[in-house]
Amino acid sequence: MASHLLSNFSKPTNGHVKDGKQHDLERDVKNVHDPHWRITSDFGVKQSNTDDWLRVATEDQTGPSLLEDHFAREKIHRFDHERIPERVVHARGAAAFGHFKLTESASDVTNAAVLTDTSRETPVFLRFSTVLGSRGSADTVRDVRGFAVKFYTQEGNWDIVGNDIPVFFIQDSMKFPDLIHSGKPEPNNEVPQAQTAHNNFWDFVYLHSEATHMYQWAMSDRGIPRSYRMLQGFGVNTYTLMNDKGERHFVKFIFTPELGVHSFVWDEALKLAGQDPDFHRKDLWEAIESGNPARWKFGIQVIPESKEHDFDFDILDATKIWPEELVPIRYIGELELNRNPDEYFTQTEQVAFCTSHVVPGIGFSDDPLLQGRNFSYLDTQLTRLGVNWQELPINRPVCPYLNHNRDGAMRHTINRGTVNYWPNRFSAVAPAKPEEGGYVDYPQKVEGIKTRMRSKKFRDHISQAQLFYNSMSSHEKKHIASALSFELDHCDDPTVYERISQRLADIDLKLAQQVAAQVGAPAPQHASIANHGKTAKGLSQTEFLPAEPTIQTRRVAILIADGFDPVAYSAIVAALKSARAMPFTIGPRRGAVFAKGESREHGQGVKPDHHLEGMRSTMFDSVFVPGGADSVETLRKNGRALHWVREAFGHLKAIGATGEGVQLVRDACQLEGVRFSEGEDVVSSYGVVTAVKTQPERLKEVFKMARGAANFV
Ligand code: HDE
Repeated sequence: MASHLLSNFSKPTNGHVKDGKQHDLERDVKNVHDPHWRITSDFGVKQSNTDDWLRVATEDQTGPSLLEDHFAREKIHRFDHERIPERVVHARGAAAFGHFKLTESASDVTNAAVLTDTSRETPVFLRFSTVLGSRGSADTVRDVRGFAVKFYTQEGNWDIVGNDIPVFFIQDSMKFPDLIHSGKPEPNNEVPQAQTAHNNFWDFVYLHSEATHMYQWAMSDRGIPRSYRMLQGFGVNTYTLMNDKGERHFVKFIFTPELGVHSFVWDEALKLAGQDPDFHRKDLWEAIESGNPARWKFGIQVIPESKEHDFDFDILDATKIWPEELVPIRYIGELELNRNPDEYFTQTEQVAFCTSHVVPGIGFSDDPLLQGRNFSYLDTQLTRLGVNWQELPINRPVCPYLNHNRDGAMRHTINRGTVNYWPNRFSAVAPAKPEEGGYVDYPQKVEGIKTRMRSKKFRDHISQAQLFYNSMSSHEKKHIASALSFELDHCDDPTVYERISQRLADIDLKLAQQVAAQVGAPAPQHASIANHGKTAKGLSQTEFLPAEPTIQTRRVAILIADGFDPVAYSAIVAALKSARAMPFTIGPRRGAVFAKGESREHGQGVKPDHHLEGMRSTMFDSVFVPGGADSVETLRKNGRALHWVREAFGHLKAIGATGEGVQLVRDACQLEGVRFSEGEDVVSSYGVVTAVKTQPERLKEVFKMARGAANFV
């Protein structure tokens, strides 16, 4: 057995502890920056020229290229076959490595070592994704986000293939192809890309009222997250846990981010889709590179088998949440992402998650969505990666693995020995006994008739949609109404937008009437199902603010031009850095910009990170304008600078200014129809914080208030 398989952790190298998966991957890593490398053919022959195809030529004449040039043919041939099929859903993603640490043993409900051994750190790989868009689509579209975690445990790989929304559109996996066909671009013209704003999707969800709960979530702010680091992850399906006493519990898995749950406003998300389609993947990458790991608390909701039928919803129905009031979340672990992949294709693209990957102590339930998923994930990897996909470095486990599965295209493992079947005369590679860690299926008693039927409780499709909507804050409700109005505006078939407007009445009559008025549908007059008026906790994302307001990893733009106030500028840069925010200086040009009183001949100036036209306010969480009379006068005359502040204000961002900089903010806010009273030294409303005078103690105050304001972003 290779030494890297023995333990999940080993001695530090270059100051960092390498986990078991890092060691495992090292076997296949080649460092392209190693100066000793020379280009070879795929078969190791050093090549002296990779630029010119072998041809018949003279100084004066270029003749035919020769088929004989096997180096050239190899290079072109390999290029021709670089692409593999993209995932049929969740094609666009970004991922990172990290670890999972258990903080409290769950041994009362499971004997899975990964959930009972608090001394372990389990390496993980987590891939975030959008669902509908193709691989090259934009990150910030309105969509559900995938949250797929591979735990490389010492008992084998365990995958939680989850989403950032705790419920799903459909109850039975057999409906999945219809759902996805309806959401993907329409079949005749392949329009639109990466969005549900079209007839087919809304037609489908009307005809499947079970989707009502989920589309409330997708139309809420959860559909447009600010960052992959600021969203919750849910296993969605109901799994089971088995303990040493042989008892079985139903379980749901939940991840809650340390930084809180935050979203864009819709206009921002729309603009970013064009201005920076990679916004989310860059955000994750940059946070990790700058030494800011992303962290989640890991929780479980557990229901003993004996209580399966105690609820007025079916606990195996993936269109339902388990309200926390009935089944509290027990947070028992922490997940941290702290290392970026080395290569996108061989890691983020080739990783293959399967809901069927569970380890001893964890099992499935009869959740009909989960049962179908267990078939689908394994199956789809064959199309995408081929039969030996489990041997790919990112997919193989860190613990020892061996069986009698053999051969197939691109098999890598070489099995030495004469038998490839069980039982065999050598008793070689035998099944593991339970005491050796062999997986034991729970002896579940099953009775019923063979039929294509769902149980009665699956027929309630509306009460939890109401529960979700009722639990939203007033601004979240407004955002849902706007999102629905946007989507239905993109549907040109009256059957579609009229029916959905009527369906919304079953959730909330006022919501239905608002949307109907916007999209030109007849105003619904009554609901066919009365709203029960109940609310639940954990649904509004306003509940998930960090314990302490923080601007850690937030991007703050500082606008300056020649003549800026160097004291205010340096103070804000230092303050932001000490709070682990990311300050970016934005000037009229990327060449040096000079401070008040600084000589252009002898001074060094400040080299902005970007110029005003190169970036947009959408790419930042907050904008700050330091004083300096000349600087601010230049910016006030610059339409783009005004637009920066104005747009940031419109997107509800924290805006700060000191000294003369306040005037630029006043101008911009006035254009937005908001006038701040003159003479007031510190203003803090609408998330705008200004201090006219620039004494250092004032700056501290401004900064403190800005931190508070940033919490609303
Ligand atoms: Fe998936 N889903 N799914 N899904 N899903 C895939 O598997 C499928 C569902 C989710 O980053 C595919 O490897 C069926 C729910 C994520 O690589 C495919 C059903 C949830 C990812 C597939 C569902 C998810 C996928 C396509 C209905 C949240 C991306 C590529 C029963 C809990 C994983 C692949 C990654 C990917 C099938 C429903 C999450 C085709 C049949 C519910 C995060 O196998």
